[in-house]
Amino acid sequence: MQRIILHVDMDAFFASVEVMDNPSLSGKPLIIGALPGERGVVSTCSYEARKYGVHSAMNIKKAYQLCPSGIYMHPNYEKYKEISNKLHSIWCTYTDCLESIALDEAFLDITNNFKDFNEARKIAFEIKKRIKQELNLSCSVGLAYSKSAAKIASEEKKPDGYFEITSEKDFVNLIIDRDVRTLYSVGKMTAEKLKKYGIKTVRDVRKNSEKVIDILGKSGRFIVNLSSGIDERKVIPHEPKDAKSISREITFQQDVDNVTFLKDVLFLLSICVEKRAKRLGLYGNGVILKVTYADMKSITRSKNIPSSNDYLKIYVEAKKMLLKIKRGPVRLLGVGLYNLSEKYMEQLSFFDTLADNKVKSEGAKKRLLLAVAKKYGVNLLPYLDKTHLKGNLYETIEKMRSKL
Ligand code: TTP
Ligand code: MG
Repeated sequence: MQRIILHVDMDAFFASVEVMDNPSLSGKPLIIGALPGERGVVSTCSYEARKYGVHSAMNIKKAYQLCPSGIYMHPNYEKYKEISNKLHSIWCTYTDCLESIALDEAFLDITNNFKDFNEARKIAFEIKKRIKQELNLSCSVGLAYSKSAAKIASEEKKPDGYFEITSEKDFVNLIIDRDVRTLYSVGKMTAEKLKKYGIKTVRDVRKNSEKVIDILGKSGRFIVNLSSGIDERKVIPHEPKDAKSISREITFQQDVDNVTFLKDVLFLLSICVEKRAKRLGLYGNGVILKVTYADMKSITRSKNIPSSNDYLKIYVEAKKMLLKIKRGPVRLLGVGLYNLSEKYMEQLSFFDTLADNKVKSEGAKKRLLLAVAKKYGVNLLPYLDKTHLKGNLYETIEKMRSKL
C-alpha cells in the first residue's frame, strides 16, 4: 500500500528559538554553542552565520575566525525542550503515528488519516502555518512515500521549505549523482570502505549492487535497496521513555469563552489522551488541565487520581477543574495525564467495579460522541477507533468553533 509520510524539521532550531525570544537578534549571524575564547563546538547557527561557513560541530575557535562579528551564546536546553513539547502537541493533532527523532524533528505517518498526496500536501502547509502562527518559528517539510524520501525532501528546500517525492523513480532521479552518504545509514566509515572500490555515488551503488552486497553483507542489501528508492522502514510511534506526561492541547484560531464548548473540546482531547496512553501501555496517577487566556496568561490545575488511562476519568476530572477556574476568553486548552507508570496499580477489591466501569465508559463514549457530533454537525466517528487517531483533530475542533 502507498504510504504517506511527512518529515518535519525546524530551521536552525536552537538559534531560531533565541531569535524568537529576542527579536533584536533577527537577521544577525547567531552562533549557539560556546562563547569565543571558551572551549567548545557550535551546536547550531542561524542561516546568516552559515554564509560565513560556520556549521554545527565546528570548533568555536574556527567559527570565531570565520565570523568574528557573530553573536555567540550558550544553549538553553530547558527552553528548547519546552518549545519541542509544543511542536509535538501540534504534530500529534494530525496522527498518532509520530516518531520523534530529535527535539526539532519528527516523522508523521499520515496514511490512515488522509486520503492521498493532495490532501497530505494541504496538511503539510497547515503544519508550517501553525508553527509560524503559534510559535513564530519556521520549519521545512518533506512529503513522500518512505522515510528516506521524506527526510531528503525536507532538506531539499531548507529553510522554510517544502518538497515532495511521491515515487521511487523521482527519488532515484533526485539523488542519483549524490554522494553515497546521502543514503540513510551510510556514514563516514561505510563510505570509505566503498570508496576503495571506486563506489562514490548513488549511481555507483546501483551499477555495482552485487559488489556492495559482497563488501557490506546484509546492510549492503539494505543500501542497494535504498539506492533504488526502496525503504520499507516503518514510522514507529514512541515517546521518550522518560515522558513525564501525555497531553493534548489546542490553540483556537479565535479566543473562546463558551464553557459548554470548552467542555466538549475537553471531551475530545481526553479521548485523544486515552488513545495515546493505551497505545503506549501507560497509566496516569494525575490529571492536568492547562488553560491559556487571551492575555497569554497560562494556568495549570492538577488532581491526583487512582491509576487510570480511561478517557471518562480524565474528562470528568478535567471538567471539574475547568469549572473552578476564572472565566474569560480562552486561547489554548489542554488536558493530560501525569505521574505515568507502565503498570496498572490494581486495587483488588475494586476489580469488579473496574470491569463494570469499563463497559460503561465505552458505551458512554459512543453516546457522547454522537451527541457532540450532532450538536456541531461534524463527523466524530473516527474518534471511536480504539488505536488510531483518524481525522484531523485541529480541523474538527475549528469546525465546531465556527458553529458557535
Ligand atoms: P538540526 O536539525 O541538524 O539543525 P538545525 O535545526 O539547527 O538547522 P537546519 O535548518 O539545518 O535543520 O539539529 C537540530 C538542533 O540540534 C540544532 O538546532 C542544535 C542541535 N544540534 C547540536 O547540538 N549539535 C549538532 O551537531 C547538531 C547537528 C545539532
Ligand atoms: Mg533542524
